[in-house]
Amino acid sequence: MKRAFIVILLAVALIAPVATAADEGKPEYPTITVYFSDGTSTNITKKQWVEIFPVVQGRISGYDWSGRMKELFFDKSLKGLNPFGLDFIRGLEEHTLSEWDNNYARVIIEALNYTYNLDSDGDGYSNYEELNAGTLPGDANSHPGMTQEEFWGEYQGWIIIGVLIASVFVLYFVFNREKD
Ligand SMILES: [Ca+2]
Repeated sequence: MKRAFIVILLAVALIAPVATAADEGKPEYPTITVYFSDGTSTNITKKQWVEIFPVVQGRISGYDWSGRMKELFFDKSLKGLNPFGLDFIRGLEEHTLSEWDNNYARVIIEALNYTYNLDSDGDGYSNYEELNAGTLPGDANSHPGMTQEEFWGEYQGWIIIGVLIASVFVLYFVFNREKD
């Protein structure tokens, strides 16, 4: 039975990271239209997002978001914005196109300030607290001080898949043995 145990551990260890890596690759950020307060608008394309990210990171002191910006703003399919991303765009929309063209970094910083005191995902923690703690301000399942129950809630899908796959390995093993 010891061997079966090792097989379970191996299966979980090997399969979980592979499944997570599948959605990495080169992300295509969604193009988002911003409607400024003066009635003008602009499209934020992937190219602009890449310029926005360092400005945002420069304003956060408590956590290094540079490798996780896509989680910060977008939904999991990278097709649209999560609730924090929506509030960030609302912050941009307080401004005008000429302000954006003259000094987009300032507009980004002010939009970020606008989001700070909001709780975009409604989990009881302000966006400011979440940004500095490294939890996702647009995902109510992610927040500082996650309890064990909440951890299980977020990861149970992966755990169940891991156990199912491991069970198949174990059954295969057991049946093969009985033949000998
Ligand atoms: Ca929150």
